[in-house]
Amino acid sequence: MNSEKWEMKKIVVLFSVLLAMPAMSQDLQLNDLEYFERQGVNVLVFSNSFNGGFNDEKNSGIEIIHHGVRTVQGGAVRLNNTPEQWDLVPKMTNRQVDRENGSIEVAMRYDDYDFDSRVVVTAKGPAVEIAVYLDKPVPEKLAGEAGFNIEFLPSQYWLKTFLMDGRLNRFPRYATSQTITRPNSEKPRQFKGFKTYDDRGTDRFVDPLPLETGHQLIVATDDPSRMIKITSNDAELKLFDGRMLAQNGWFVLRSVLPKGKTGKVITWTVEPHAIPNWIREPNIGFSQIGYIPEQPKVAVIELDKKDKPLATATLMRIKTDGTTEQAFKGAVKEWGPYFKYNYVKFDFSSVKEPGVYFIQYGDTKTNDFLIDAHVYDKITDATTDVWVPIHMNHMYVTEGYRTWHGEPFKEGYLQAPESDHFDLHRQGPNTETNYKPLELIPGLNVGGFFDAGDFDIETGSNINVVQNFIRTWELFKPQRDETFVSQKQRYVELHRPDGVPDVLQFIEHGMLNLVAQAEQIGHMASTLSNSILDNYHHLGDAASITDGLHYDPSLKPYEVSADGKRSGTPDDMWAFTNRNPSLDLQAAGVFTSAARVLKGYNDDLAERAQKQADRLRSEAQQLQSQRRRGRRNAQAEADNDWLTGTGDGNYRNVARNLQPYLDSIPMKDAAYKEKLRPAVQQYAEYIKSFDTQNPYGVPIGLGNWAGVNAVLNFGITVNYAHIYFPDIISKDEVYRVANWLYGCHPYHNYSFVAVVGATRPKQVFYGNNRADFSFIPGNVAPGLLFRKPDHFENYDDWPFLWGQNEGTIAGNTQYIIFGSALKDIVNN
Ligand SMILES: [Ca+2]
Ligand SMILES: [Ca+2]
Ligand SMILES: [Ca+2]
Repeated sequence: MNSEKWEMKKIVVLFSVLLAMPAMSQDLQLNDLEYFERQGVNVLVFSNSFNGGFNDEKNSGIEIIHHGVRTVQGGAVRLNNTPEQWDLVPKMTNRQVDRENGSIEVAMRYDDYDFDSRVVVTAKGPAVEIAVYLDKPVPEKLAGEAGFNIEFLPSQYWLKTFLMDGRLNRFPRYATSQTITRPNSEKPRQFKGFKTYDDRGTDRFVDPLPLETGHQLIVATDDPSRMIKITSNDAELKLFDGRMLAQNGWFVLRSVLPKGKTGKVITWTVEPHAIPNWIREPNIGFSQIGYIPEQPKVAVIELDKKDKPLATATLMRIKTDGTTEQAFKGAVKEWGPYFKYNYVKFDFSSVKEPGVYFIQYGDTKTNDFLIDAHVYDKITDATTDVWVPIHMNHMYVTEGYRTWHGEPFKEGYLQAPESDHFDLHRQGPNTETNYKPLELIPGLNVGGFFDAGDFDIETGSNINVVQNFIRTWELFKPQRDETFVSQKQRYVELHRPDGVPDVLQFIEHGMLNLVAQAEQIGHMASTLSNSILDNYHHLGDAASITDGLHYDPSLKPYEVSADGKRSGTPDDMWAFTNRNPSLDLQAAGVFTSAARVLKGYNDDLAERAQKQADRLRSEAQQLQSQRRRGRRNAQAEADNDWLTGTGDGNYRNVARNLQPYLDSIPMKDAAYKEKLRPAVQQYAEYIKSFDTQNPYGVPIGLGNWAGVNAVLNFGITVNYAHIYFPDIISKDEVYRVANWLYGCHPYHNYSFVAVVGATRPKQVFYGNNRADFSFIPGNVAPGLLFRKPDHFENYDDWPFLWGQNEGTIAGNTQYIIFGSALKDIVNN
């Protein structure tokens, strides 16, 4: 049967279903997972509350998943026209589901203002009624400021039409509406009292004016998949553009809460349009890199739960004359439901002929991909040649005609005073160094890597980076040289070889900062980070985050000293210096390995590293025994003793944490490796267990930061286990993580790596160029973010959700190990 006939049959089936359906199924129903549902529309009420690590993560409150895409969130009582990430968020104090009345009630509280409110969402036919209740009037300080808001995803609404009380308009592609300024005294307090803005001494903040106001708004009148009608008879609706204050702002619709009133103070009716009998298009997961001829090739097809699986799928070959032919037709096998969708698999492993192919399932065709022996050859090149050197701190970095950034933080780092911090760091009352608060700690502005989309040096991550490069170097000795690095000139140029393998230069660059920390501070800093919030959210050239001049409190803000070397602007970065002996121990371990690797290349640095390693280790051990810590180390020691035949640990513990034992194999004897065997056998069963847990066969994380690190760790361990124990871990297993990363995953089938070789990599990532809706080549996205209770997503048109789109220095160097090991396995 060809696909057209199938489609006809499907339409006939749909019509008969439609005729048989009671009118009620057009209404929103409160389902077992505690959200309102009709075909094409999910309305979630605080399934995800405002409790992420970074304040307003644009992931919470009342949310709408509209025809498969989460386009609306942030429904809550808020204190600003267009809340930014560090504006206050309400704490959910109660959530009650009333099945009988089909409603969900949420109580929320702002502790800072002793302000409580309740929101009740009730299904009313195809709409929900959202009502705000106050038991006490809005506090005086917030009167006229507090309101009920919901937020619309700009990338899904821009350029679409909207209608306010009959007046037509269009959502702007870029923020160009109007603003006013108001006295700072009128602005509700921001998170922990920080300020997201630099008012340049005016003592005024910027407040956007509405795009439109009225009582009925219909958004996306030109797009049935996005159309929503919002009506309020008792409150004025105001539509704002949140991007006026912050590039990651959303379109905001709000009604200000009336002053002095209690009871039901605001009522909205929200009706998301549903396309009749909408069925989500199948998402055919496959590897955008392609496949080598002999590897297993299984596409995982994600289906709407109302979609009926087809019996077969086809692999089509694109011939060199441009015509296509059927290469293989095979059965589609049911895997079953996983969260909100249903999954089937299509195995085309038997096709081994090199060529260009695409998959066809019903009417859905994938883009083309390769089957070829060389598809993995370039998987790490973009990350090592482009992403990593761009993240080298304290250097000028250039590529062709483009400068990625100038030399950042020329003024160096000050001793952090006692503080709580916006990026989850703390400095206690005692500096634990020889420096006074805000005194310059010399010599720290050298080496190191930017953390991620932000520009701080997270010491733990930087230790991981060096460790990852050392592991890559020691096992695979990559000689690739595409980067010019001059520490003397503080200059990096991409695609200019300089005779030194880049990985060695990256190890050196990481060590220059870490050793400087040990030497100058006496131990490892927890982080070198921004002192003020209004330059932490910096988007642009890293060299312009600070003014490059030493902060001098005797000068007025924005004033520069006569010699041009000091300024009164308190923008210098801080070193957070509370001592953590386990971090020092971790550093000592890496310093010892780095000394080994750097010997013969940079002997001076190797010697300094070894000296600091010895000192840090003995001091940290002493501190730890004083603090009676190190219980986890005791377990590791017991397991190690078992492996060396002296203790009574056991292989189950080892299997659970196999990687360090695999890493030790080259340093140990054959007996050690044999003793590991039962643990690796158990690990083989663990690998297989993922085939029953989810259709993709990898560990899928459900946390607030998507799980690429766990997936990469899994992939690295599988790869290493195969390298050392190919008789236990077969070569077929090493492709699991590659498939996932390069497109065989839920939501869409784009590669999570902005990478050389993939046909369809993701287009947008969260990096320091995120405001350009772009990416830094070689970046690896955290990937698939889980939203409670049953939704996975990865936006590819909206970069700003870090939990799904931000590459980190530790994660991306993990990817280099994973990719290097995979290439090694495939090519040997
Ligand atoms: Ca950071
Ligand atoms: Ca080089
Ligand atoms: Ca400065």
